[in-house]
Amino acid sequence: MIDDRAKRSFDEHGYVVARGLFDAEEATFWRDYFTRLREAGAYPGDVVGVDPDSNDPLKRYPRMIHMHRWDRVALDWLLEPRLGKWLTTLLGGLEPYAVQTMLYFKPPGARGQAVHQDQYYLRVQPGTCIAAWMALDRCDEENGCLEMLPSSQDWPVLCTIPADTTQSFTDVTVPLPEDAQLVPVVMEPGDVLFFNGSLVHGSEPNRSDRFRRSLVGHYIEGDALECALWYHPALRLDGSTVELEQGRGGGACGEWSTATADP
Ligand SMILES: O=C(O)CCC(=O)C(=O)O
Repeated sequence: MIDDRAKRSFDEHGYVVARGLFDAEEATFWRDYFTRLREAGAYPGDVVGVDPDSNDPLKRYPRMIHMHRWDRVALDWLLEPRLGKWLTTLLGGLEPYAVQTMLYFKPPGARGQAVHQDQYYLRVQPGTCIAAWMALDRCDEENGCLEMLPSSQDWPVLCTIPADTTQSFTDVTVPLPEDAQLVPVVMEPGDVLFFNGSLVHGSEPNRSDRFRRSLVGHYIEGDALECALWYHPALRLDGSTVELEQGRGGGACGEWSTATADP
């Protein structure tokens, strides 16, 4: 059930958590399924490759991307009716298009992702994108949960500056006002964080001895006409393809950067 409070909170702060949208057993299934896949080899989208002997935990467990293009389990999750219902309600009644899946493994010691706006990469026009970010492990401040800058969803796409690549696996970030207060979002497996694609968000390194896995879907508003080529083809929630124009700029959600020092 999606109550008015959730929609109001999303409109006001730019994000909302659907607690227990999926149950713990479902989350365990996806966690184990994708971990087994990751440990079994390399896949399209592994832009930095997989190196089981690397000192960098993110090279041993790089994030997976666009799995829905070659894996049925990922596609079914991306188009899952419970996600569709929340997304459609949060977007005011218009069904979104699905454009991306990602699996972040974030093992112990892994760098985080410097604060950014997803719209910087997706370049949706008109409108913006929206993420459904599902916890597969408990996510908290120790293992680098997501951190949001409430009410930044109406900001324009900001010009980027270099990120600290000892802390972030991506090399750009956005400048924040001095009084900006990022809010950590603690989540349990099966909780889904929905957030507006223009909202500033990111995560700190994993300083715990636990993995912080999450399965992420990116969607765009259903009246969008264009988005960056990396996200084509867009899918309706029934799985059929939508023809969109190619947006200017954008690209894969965060360009990999090798650590400038040990994480
Ligand atoms: O999971 C993270 O640490 C970052 C994820 C993120 O920024 C995103 O999905 O847009």
